[in-house]
Amino acid sequence: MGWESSERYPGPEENCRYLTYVADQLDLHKNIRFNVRVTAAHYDESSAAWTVFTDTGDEYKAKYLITGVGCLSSTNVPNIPGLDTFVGEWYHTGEWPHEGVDFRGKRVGQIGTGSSGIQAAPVIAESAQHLTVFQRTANYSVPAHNGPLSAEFQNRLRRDFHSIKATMLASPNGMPFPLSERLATETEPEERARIFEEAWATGGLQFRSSFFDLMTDEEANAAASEFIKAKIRGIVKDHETAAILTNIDHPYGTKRPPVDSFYFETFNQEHVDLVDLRATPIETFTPHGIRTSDSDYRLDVVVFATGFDAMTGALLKMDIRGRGGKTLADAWSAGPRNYLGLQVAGFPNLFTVTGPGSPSVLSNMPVSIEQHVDWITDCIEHMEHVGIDSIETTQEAMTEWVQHVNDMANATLMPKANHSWYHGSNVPGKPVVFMPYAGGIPRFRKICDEVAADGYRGFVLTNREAS
Ligand code: NA7
Repeated sequence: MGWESSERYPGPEENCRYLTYVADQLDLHKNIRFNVRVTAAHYDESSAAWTVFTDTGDEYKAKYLITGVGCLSSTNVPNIPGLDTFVGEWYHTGEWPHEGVDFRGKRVGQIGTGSSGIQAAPVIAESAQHLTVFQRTANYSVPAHNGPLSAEFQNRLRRDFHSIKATMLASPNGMPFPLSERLATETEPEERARIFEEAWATGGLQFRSSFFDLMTDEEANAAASEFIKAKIRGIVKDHETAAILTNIDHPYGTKRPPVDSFYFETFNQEHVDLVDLRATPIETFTPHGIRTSDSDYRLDVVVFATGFDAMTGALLKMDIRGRGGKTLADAWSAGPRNYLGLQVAGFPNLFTVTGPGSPSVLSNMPVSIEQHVDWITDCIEHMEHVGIDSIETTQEAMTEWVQHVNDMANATLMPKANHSWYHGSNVPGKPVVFMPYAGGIPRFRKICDEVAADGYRGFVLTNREAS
């Protein structure tokens, strides 16, 4: 591929250009129907095939149904009273208008301080007349140190492509840098501080990899958490604002760890305010803004950086029905249950790429996507080669897998975060189940490969004519 990224974290326009470039290079346009929403997918047992229904009225029949609907694509707009009375504009960060939003001369309110909010606030503050950030949960963040990629860096990428790829495949999170083997708990405080400083200067998610035990040991994690809080206090000039920003109630990395470009610095600007929703919760929207328990905020624009109905939302929005007309929503009424993150009993030949129960959002997504896609491709090739009509996992295999996913999560500090989209508690009424696979990509890949080598252990493969 001849593509060169211009920056460490390219923006949306460049990412769109890159995806179009890939589609052109691989001649994919002929395989894609654009601007079509899948409304339902039903399995017909008599023909052992799926029918996919769309909002254009077109229907498609397929032996195999593979979903690639994304883990973070179903937006979550909180049900705050009075939103329908608000006369200003409002947007969700996950459904941002392609033409952009003009904040000039506007009083802007931003709800949410996850990765999206942390990345949005500095950009909004650049042009807005005034920005009020409404924070429910304070968050850690490490500098992204975004910037142009040097020619030397681009050369290194080309020269070391294979070794970088090998590092990614061996890394638990699919990252192009290794997880350190050092333990924070066995490192002297001065040396630990030096290593954290170095990781802060490097920036990005490498910070989380600076010690082996950051995500598994409370003491190690507390050292990282305290280091970041001290950095925030060092950046934010107003003590009260710094206190609200550092009143963090979860261990570092147990919610998705954001990286930022001058987020904390943004609060040093005269026209930017922070509201602590823990102290003064939002009560309602009014026609001209937001009312909390102690103030009215006059706003022209509200930005919801309030996240997603993650991992299951986009799948459940489609009316997926398997054997006997059973819906996926019914099958997952107590939370997602599947095998290897990719198959659900009762839904033959349905594969969910980076579904719940797979490394997905705890990893560099393309690495996880490639792993699932390769496995599914091999599986389908095998089925076609030996004349199999359907593959379907079993309740027993799912029960064992869900237990394994829980065991892997419980071996880390991750279940300790409150109201996190990792376990669904950010969406009212959603079953609280830790969804992604925390055991790392190499372990996951090995299990998936062994399952296939063992004749697709945990699946039932059926040839209707033979049976
Ligand atoms: P996140 O990480 O789910 O963050 C959503 C933020 O919105 C978070 O601060 C929430 O606070 C806040 N939120 C959600 N609902 C409300 C209500 N009702 N009132 C106030 N605040 C609220 O989503 P992001 O889009 O930032 O990031 C998602 C992923 O995309 C990210 O991790 C990357 O992987 C890319 P809470 O913490 O729930 O108290």
